[in-house]
Amino acid sequence: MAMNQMETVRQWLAKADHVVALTGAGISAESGVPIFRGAGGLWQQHRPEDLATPEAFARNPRLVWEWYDWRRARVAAAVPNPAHLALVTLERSSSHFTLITQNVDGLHDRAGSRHVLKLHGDLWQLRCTGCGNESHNTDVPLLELPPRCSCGGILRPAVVWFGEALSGKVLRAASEAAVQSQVFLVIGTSALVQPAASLPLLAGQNGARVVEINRERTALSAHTDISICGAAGELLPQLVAD
Ligand code: BV8
Ligand code: ZN
Repeated sequence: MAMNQMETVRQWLAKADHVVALTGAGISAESGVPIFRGAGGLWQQHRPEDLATPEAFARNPRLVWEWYDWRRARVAAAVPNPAHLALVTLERSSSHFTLITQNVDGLHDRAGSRHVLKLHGDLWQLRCTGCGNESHNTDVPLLELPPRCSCGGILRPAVVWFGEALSGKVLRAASEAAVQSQVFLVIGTSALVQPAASLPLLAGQNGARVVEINRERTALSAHTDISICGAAGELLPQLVAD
């Protein structure tokens, strides 16, 4: 059956003027970057409220930085997989294409995607909690934990933690793309985290065909036009092949 579904989605993509893809940790799974939830998920060893919150960072910046330093090393050792590369192909072949990601690993950029809306920030950006200065830092491992700014302030990862607001500018751009889209692909996300998980619903309410690609059913599956069960690294290249 997956073949009919795949053929249908290929036709939708061929006819669409504006295509949007929303990705989650699952698109980086085949690059060896652990996902957040489910078997072997990142949160398995740690609980989100323990580490990915401003309170946790205020309480124990070193512990939070040990986790991020470990993740940066994991991501630095990873390479973009065929799913990331398929979205680069899609960006080049669609008249309008918007890539929205919940991931902070930077693998879409390394794959060659030109415009990436990063809803939850970027592991490789640091922000000073003192003077607010942002810097790009790819040291693996970091020279000191927690890293410090020249002003003496402690640097934090420039990511959006639970309880923190997303960038209004990025969220508006993502919502606008969802409203304008004819096809909205949702790839490798458990669709649990808000407000990201509302974007496919917004797209569907505005007439888009919502297509899910995931290894398993999710909270979103019942709200999609087509939900294809399988690995993104296998399915996406088939969707975008000439
Ligand atoms: C905010 C950055 C308010 C950090 C992340 C109760 C109800 C509703 C909402 C809430 C609630 N209580 C609290 C909230 C709000 C909260 C939230 O949504 N909580 C959830 C958990 C209930 N949201 C927030 O706090 C957001 N902010 O609401 O602010 C506000 C407003 C104004 C002013 C002040 C405050 C901020 C959310 C952002 C949190 N930051 N990341 C970091 O990464 O270190 S979220 C984190 O989860 C990652 O970004 C990750 O991407 C994201 C979502 O997880 P997924 O990507 O979906 O990954 P997951 O492992 O869950 O799933 C992987 C999927 O892939 C699975 O389905 C699997 O089957 C599939 N898969 C695996 N392998 C493959 C595959 N699929 C295909 N192929 C494969 N090979
Ligand atoms: Zn500073």
